[in-house]
Amino acid sequence: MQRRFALAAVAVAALMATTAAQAQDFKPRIVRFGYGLVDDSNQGRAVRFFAKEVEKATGGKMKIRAIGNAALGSDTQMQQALIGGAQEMMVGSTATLVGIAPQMALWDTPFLINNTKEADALLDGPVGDRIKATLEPKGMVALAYWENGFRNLTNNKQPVAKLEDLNGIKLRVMQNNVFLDSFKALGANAVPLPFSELFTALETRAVDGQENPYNTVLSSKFYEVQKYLTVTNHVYSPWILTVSKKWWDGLSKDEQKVLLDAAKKSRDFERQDTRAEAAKALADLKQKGMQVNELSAAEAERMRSKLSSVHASVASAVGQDVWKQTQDELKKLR
Ligand code: TK8
Repeated sequence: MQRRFALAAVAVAALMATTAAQAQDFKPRIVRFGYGLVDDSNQGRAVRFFAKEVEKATGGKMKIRAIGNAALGSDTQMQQALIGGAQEMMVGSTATLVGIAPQMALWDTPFLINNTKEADALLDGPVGDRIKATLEPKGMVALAYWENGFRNLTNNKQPVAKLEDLNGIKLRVMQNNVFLDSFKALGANAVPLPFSELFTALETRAVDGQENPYNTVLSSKFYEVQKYLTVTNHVYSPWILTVSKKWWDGLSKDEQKVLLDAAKKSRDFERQDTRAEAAKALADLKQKGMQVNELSAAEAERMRSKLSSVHASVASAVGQDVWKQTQDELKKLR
C-alpha cells in the first residue's frame, strides 16, 4: 500500500514537472475568439473544443475566450478587427471574405461539390491551401476549414418545388456577389444581410426566407419563424478559422504550432459533430413543425442551367488556373 502510494506520488511529481516545463515555453496570453452562431451550435461546440486543446497544450498559458452570438460583431466586422489587430481569432463563412480575398468565391460556386468526401479532399488539398494563402497578404492567417454544410432553402411564403416558386421570394443572402447573382438568376428577390441580423429580419418579415445548412436552421431557431424547408443542397459552404496576422507574427514557433495542431484536431471534431447533427436534423425540424420537400433532380437541373453565367464569373474571379485545377481534382474524385 505504502509502496503503491510512493509510486503514485512519483508519477504525480513527474507529471507536474512535464506540465511545468511545457508551460515555461509559453507566455500568458488571452485570445479573443469570436463567432456568429449561438453557443449551443456546432460552431460553438467546436470553438470550445479548440479552446480546450490549446489550453491543454500550453499548460493553461494561452487562454481562449470564446465569444459567440456575434457579440464581437458580424463576420465582416470581425474580419476588420483581425486585420487591425484588435481581435485575435474568429471563425465564419468563407463567403463573407470574398470582398477581401476574391478567390474565396470558389467555395460559393453553386452545385460545385457533391458530397462531403469531395469537400474534404478539395478543402484540405492543394486547392484549399492555395485559397487559404490568399488571406495572408490581406492581414489574416487561415488555420483550417470547418464544415458549415450543404445549404438548403427556407421561407415563409410557399413550398418551393420548382424554379418558378422562387419568383418574388425576398431572400436573405450572405454579403457576397456570387450568392446575390445566383439567387437573382433563379428569380428570387435576393437581399444581402449580415447573419447577425437575420433572425429579426425573418421574424419581422423584412425578408421571406434564407438559406443555410440544417444545423443552423436548428441552432438559430429559424424553425420558429420559417414554415417551409426545401432540400436543395445548392452549395457546400465551409467555415474558415482565421487569426490576425499582426498577432500571429508576434507568436513563437511553438505557439503557432499549438494553434495549427488544435485547428486540425478541431476541424476533425467539428466535421464529425456537424455531420452527426445534420443526419438527424431534418427529422428534428419536421417535428418542430417545418413543412419539408425535396427538390426533384429535374428541377435542380433546371436551376443549374440558369447558373452558367455565375459559374463563368466565379471562374474569372478565381482565375482560370485555379478553376481548372478544381475541375481536375473533382474529376479525379468522381
Ligand atoms: C455565421 C455565418 C453563417 C453563414 C451565413 O456567422 O451568414 O448565413 O452561413 O454560418 O457565417
